[in-house]
Amino acid sequence: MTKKNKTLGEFIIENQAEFQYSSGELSKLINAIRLAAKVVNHEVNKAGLIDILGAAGDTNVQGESQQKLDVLANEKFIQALKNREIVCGIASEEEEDFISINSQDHRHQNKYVVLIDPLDGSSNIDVNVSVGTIFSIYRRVTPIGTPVTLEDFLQPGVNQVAAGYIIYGTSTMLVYTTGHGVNGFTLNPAIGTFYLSHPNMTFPQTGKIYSINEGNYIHFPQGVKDYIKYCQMEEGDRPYTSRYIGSLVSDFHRNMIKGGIYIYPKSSLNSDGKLRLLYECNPMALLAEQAGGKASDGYGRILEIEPTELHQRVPFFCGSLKMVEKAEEFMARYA
Ligand code: P6P
Repeated sequence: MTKKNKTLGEFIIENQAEFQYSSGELSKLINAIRLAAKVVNHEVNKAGLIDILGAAGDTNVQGESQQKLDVLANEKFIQALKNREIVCGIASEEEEDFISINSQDHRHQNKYVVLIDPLDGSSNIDVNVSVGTIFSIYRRVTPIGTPVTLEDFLQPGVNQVAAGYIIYGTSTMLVYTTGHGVNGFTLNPAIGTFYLSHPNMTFPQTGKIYSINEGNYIHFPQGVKDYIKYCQMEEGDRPYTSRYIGSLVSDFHRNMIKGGIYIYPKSSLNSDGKLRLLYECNPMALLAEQAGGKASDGYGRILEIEPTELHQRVPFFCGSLKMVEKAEEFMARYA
């Protein structure tokens, strides 16, 4: 069987030994995410039928209330993760507090916490633009046998044991890392199987695409303004191309394949930027570094930030190594 025909299930089993503390736990965790991804994919793909099926808040013909897709996605991922005896806690962009999951025997033997953004960029669904799910997995740090605490979630990104995303685009892909490179799997919806379509994904060292919401230009720090002008200048391999989808997973995925940088900086509107450290920036930063790219808050490594709050925001510069380094040079001029 060629490498590319391998299914996700076969890939996990073959690489089980790579997962720290492996005792089949990677399989259970990724399989839970795989299951939820297929359910959410089905719902996202029929979102266009809302006028027929009813928008959020409506009730369908069975009298069931139509849920907002990000609420539905949140429920499906939490449900899939709760059903495995290895997750002791879940944090979600959709939940104010973390969810403690007691093992059925109430002995709190489960070892892993999962942090998710169940449907990032969900505002794009109404206009049929791709969206994504982002997940981050840690081993708990408080003693097994005790209830999970906030400390188990407030870990620096370097502690992640796995991270990844699902992109619901022209095709649905699951892209993840366990610290041994990045691999992409494409769903064959006809049979509900993910196939290894993008083995060993790597960021080109540099690129010609910059992704930022230039509508906020006047609110950006001077270093960001200078970098944008640098991208637009006629010099060498520039001007670069501006591509901004408004969906982090989509912009990241395109930039990882083609080369590029995504920036969501702090501004006079958002003093810490908009993106969340724990379930957006850390997992994407681990993927970026595992793919040979870089992820920074403009000055330092995202993965080394010590979290203080579950939903804290950080500025985010992520993508091709040389492009992030150049953006940091501009930021350093005004540090
Ligand atoms: P803005 C989606 O809400 C998101 O979190 C990212 O997926 C996306 O890149 C960004 O925010 C878009 O934010 O302020 O440019 O609309």
